[in-house]
Amino acid sequence: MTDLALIDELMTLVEPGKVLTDAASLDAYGKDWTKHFAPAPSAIVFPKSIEQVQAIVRWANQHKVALVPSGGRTGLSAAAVAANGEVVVAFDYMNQILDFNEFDRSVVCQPGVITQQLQDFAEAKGLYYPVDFASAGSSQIGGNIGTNAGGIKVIRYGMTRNWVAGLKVVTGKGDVLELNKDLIKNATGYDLRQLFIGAEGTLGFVVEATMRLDRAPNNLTAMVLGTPDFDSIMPVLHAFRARLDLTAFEFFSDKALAKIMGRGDVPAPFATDCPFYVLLEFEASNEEVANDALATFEHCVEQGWVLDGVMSQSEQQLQNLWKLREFISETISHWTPYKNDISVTVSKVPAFLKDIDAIVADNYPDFEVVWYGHIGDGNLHLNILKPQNLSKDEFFAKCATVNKWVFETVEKYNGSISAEHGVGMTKRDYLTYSRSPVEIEYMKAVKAAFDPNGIMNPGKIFAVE
Ligand code: S2G
Ligand code: ZN
Repeated sequence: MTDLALIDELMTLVEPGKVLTDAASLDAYGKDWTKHFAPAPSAIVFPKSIEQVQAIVRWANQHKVALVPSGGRTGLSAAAVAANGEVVVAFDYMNQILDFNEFDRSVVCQPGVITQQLQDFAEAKGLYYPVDFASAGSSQIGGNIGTNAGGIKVIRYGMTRNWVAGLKVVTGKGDVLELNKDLIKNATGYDLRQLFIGAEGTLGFVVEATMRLDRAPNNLTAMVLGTPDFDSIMPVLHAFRARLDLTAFEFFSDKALAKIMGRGDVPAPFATDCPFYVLLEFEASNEEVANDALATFEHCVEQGWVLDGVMSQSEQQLQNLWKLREFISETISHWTPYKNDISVTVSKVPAFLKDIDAIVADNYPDFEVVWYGHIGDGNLHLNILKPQNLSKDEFFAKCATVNKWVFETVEKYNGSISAEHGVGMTKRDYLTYSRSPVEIEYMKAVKAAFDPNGIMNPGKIFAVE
């Protein structure tokens, strides 16, 4: 724990009332959406400027105080959890959109800007910020950059990384770096901006981000299709991708749909009960595209890959179909799920799914397994729901024993043990299933260059020795 004299000194670096140490604040700001580690920070500090962030980092280096970055606290790998007396640096008061350039189609954001705030700002300018996911209403741009957030539109628009034109960061040494200067083309050595995207706050703090926007999509239209089994999903992807420029291709199982129907606030897509469902989206920019979609649907039905389906005819129906997918995460959180977020190249998905499903069926015979995710990107969310009769710790311990087989299978298919949620603390002990020991040594060397005193979010990404 950081001693009181140091906390008093910390208070002099920010505005009055911007260092909190009460139990409620320590609990609220010391965690994210994971439930694996108890939050135990020493204090929460709220900087309002780059200069204040710089002063905090210099103070932390001087006194060897560990700092944990905190944005919207929607993370799913405990990367923003302060479990060991760290000082949490929260960006809730650095939440302004500072500039917009119509010609560059760029928006300068402070790290505390909410993702949805940027999406709405873009829409008001007749443009589009295309990175979207269930927690966009509370996640912050700084955290999205720290985890290279993906979400539901990656198949067309890529990850957050694709939309960062420039960054200002405060490194773990307390230096302010202005990275890439928002340029589209800049061949002047290492692109240090890319190192900070996905670094989970282990190299320094993002203190300003220039985000790029895209043209607004035309008449987004969704289809939900019921399939008879896992194996039918990828042929459906290939059939639709051959004829349409998809903006999304998601899937979820009947168990996921049952949980959504249990809410009572989302209409069923159609009457037929199916084992699996696909949600795909495209721009129906003209009649021909919509007809291509319907023709492809008919083809998939003839091939036996699809049992039933529906296409949105209005904005409201589009939103209702997306609720079937986007509400899954929040809805199943009531069952304290054990989460895996795994990925392989799209061509390997069928074989990979078969192996993983067999492992899950053999090892979790009495657990409720919920499958969903961004299958068009090769990214699957495997969630095991906690049975009533098991405590959280007993349940997580049982699930962790199966991790070995799941991650060995990921390794066998050259996949990732964390497709989009990051490593944080929940996956740090499994990193070697996806990264070689030599790679990990290079990553540690990069961290040492930016954070020589190891004050930046220690214990995240790398296993604790
Ligand atoms: C999703 C959200 C977090 C989770 O719904 O795509 O990334 O796994 C997830 O519940
Ligand atoms: Zn996801």
